[in-house]
Amino acid sequence: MGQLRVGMIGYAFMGAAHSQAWRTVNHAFDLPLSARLSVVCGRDENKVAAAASKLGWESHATDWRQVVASDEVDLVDICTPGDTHAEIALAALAAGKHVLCEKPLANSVAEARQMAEAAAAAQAHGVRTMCGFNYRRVPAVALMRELVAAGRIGTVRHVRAVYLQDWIVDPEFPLVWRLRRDVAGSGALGDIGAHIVDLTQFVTGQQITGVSALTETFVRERPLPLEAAGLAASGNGHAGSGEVTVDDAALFLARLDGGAIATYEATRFATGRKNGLRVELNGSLGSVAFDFERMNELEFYDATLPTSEQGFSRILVTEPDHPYMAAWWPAGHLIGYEHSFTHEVRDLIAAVAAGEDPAPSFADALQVQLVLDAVEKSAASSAWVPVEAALATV
Ligand code: SOE
Repeated sequence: MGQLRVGMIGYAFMGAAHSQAWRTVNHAFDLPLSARLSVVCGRDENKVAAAASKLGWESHATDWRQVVASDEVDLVDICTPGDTHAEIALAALAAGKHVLCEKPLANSVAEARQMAEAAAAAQAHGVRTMCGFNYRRVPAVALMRELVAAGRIGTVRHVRAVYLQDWIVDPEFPLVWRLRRDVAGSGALGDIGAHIVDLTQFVTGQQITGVSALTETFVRERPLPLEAAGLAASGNGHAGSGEVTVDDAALFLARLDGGAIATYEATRFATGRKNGLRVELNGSLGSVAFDFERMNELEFYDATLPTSEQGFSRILVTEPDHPYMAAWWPAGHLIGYEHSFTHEVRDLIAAVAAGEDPAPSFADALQVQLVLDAVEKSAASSAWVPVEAALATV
């Protein structure tokens, strides 16, 4: 069997999730290529050496340019903050490497466009690219898309999507990289809003054509971090404080090109909601709803049934004929968040082996970036009509 030698840049939360996927994929799926965890790269020699050992990488490096240039690497997996995505991806594509890049694709439309154009040029030479919108690879989301495409809910009229987290509600939570525009590009909008933009476009087959938005930053100053890893961090305030330069929450209305209208909410201040991604579609013949906290299930309302039989049914999406599920356990035995990453690299490996282009492409991810940009432009200028205080008019 041929090998696909992977070089991964970054080893924090997404690096750990991707490492699990690369380690597991060939044990779960029969593929023509075997993923090889060749090298993991990070700036700190001691930390990346420890990560290599813990996450199962054969070697480690501290210079991503060395990884991108290596003849021992076939695919570069970018798991770094957004401010480095473009530079690394462009170099990897120029070196003829396949690229998997975490979402959002970049920190600006200009960078995302550059990456999409470079990916299109590299495609002519058989180079494959994918952006890591992993929730597409949850079987219940795949079923949602199948039901909509089959017309089972009819004309989609409403799209309702939220992505709710609460890990920075404490004002003493330090100023980690996700809270700095120069590193992350935006806040909740790009980090988790990007997921619901991509997911809703994926399941409806429609694209967002316009938005009206507002964003808010509830806590504008935070202690500088002493230590940070993933979504955890420590800081005692003695290192000083810094300005939060991104949104804590983004809310927007949207129109989609198939006629649906939509509401989106991405926030890190939904106290009690840890990773609450929910999407509901209402159509002329029914509705369908997905809740990531119940990720093995899909709710389906069939309005074509006799009225006496209508109601939201709870479909347990674990039968082997659902995408990916035959690789795992008997029906009713559930899968988790990490499986979506294994499914993601499974599809990437299969596409590379077949000489096909995987989805979502960099062009798909550029479209998401254009939506994020429109949301920020709208939030900065939307014609907000104030509601006069009632008492003032009586
Ligand atoms: C933090 O919000 C985060 O790790 C995102 O960056 C991921 O994309 C999401 O899947 C989980 O939460």
